[in-house]
Amino acid sequence: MRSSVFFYPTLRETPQEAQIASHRLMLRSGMISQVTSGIYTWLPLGLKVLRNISQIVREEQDRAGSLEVLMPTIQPAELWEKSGRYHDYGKEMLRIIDRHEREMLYGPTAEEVITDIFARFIKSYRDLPKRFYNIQWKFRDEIRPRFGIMRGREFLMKDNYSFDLSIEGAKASYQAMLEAYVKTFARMDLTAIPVRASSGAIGGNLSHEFQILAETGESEIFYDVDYESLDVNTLTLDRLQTLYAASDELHDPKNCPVPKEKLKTARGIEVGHVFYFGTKYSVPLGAFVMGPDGKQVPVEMGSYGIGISRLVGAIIEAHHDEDGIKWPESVAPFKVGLLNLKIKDEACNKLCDDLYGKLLQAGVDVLYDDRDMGTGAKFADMDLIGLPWQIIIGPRSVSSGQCEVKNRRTGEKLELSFEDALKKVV
Ligand code: 5CA
Repeated sequence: MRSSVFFYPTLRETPQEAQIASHRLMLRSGMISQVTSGIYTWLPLGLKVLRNISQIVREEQDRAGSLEVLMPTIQPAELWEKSGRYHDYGKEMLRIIDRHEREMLYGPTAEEVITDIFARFIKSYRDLPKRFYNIQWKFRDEIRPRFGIMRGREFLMKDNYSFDLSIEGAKASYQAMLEAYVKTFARMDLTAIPVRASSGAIGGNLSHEFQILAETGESEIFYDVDYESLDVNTLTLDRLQTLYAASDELHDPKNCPVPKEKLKTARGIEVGHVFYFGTKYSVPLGAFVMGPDGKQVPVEMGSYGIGISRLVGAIIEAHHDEDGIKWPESVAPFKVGLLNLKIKDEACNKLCDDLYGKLLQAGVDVLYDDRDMGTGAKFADMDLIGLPWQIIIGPRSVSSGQCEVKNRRTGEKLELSFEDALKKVV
């Protein structure tokens, strides 16, 4: 992609309304633009990241034996009257009346819709277990939307719902999801700590929140220092359960199982939340199956959310410096930024165009800064948008046959031939 064609309206100044790094950097790099309170347009650069994150989440959900569906954003009030949540949900629910005076709502979550699907199509224990997920926009009319997309009103969520015949089955689904989450977040270079949680409006009796450590996090958490060195490849749920973590509302200093020297406290951003809630929805919505003994039983359920749009902010909180974002390769909007320092120089242009062509041919997603502007501004923009690799070509490259390759993460710079530069980033 050529910068002269692309659209990323970068800002030099820090926007007044942004209080935390991720919000500032998302606005400054032209990833998002606010439409109204808590509601944003995702501009091309931001959308690429959102898609990359969605894809990682999707791959790990599929790997954990889940089936993707796409449920609507708008739901009928009727379903929520059956579960009893229509009146309980209160002002956070955006309620809509259609032209026939029917009560509708913009879904804050989808337990009712998916349980209704299950009830209509699945009748026998032989079809269990089943796990369905979707990646869809949700709406919660938050009292205080803040920190940009971190606490929005409209936000993108992955929500998965599991259906099992027994409590043991439901626990196995819960464990599979816990493990999938640890892997998902590790692929984004995040340390996520599963913290025991209360289950709030979703209800139920077993629940964990996944917290990313960041100073600007909304909750205070207490955890065993061993969490910081969890190895995903050897991680099992049993190992997880030997480790302690709790948030301020559940942490009891008198009964804390972690010795003082291993107990750490930090602030966290909640990027995921898993719940086991038994038959809370299956009974009122009629999700029963025939068991092996021929009797009808309500299915055991859980639900599992990931805040995909919030993750964009959380990743930036974990990976940035004073100059801008430092994207992990797995989610970066482009892998390489190619800087042409002198577009008025034909020889320099030719070198850049050649390398650009070769990068594309090698399947590398590259942003080629071919704009007619000062080098200082080009360097600043590239550091700001935070692509993992920069290849810098200027008039000097014409005589030396070399370019500069910079790793945005480590700051390491190398002078390499064009061939070696290509090898380095492929
Ligand atoms: N039905 C369950 C799980 S499928 C559920 O709704 N869980 S939740 O309420 O905890 O939301 C799941 C995740 O969505 C949260 O962990 C958080 O990362 C994200 N989320 C929730 N509210 C917002 C919001 N206002 N803005 C951005 N992300 C949010």
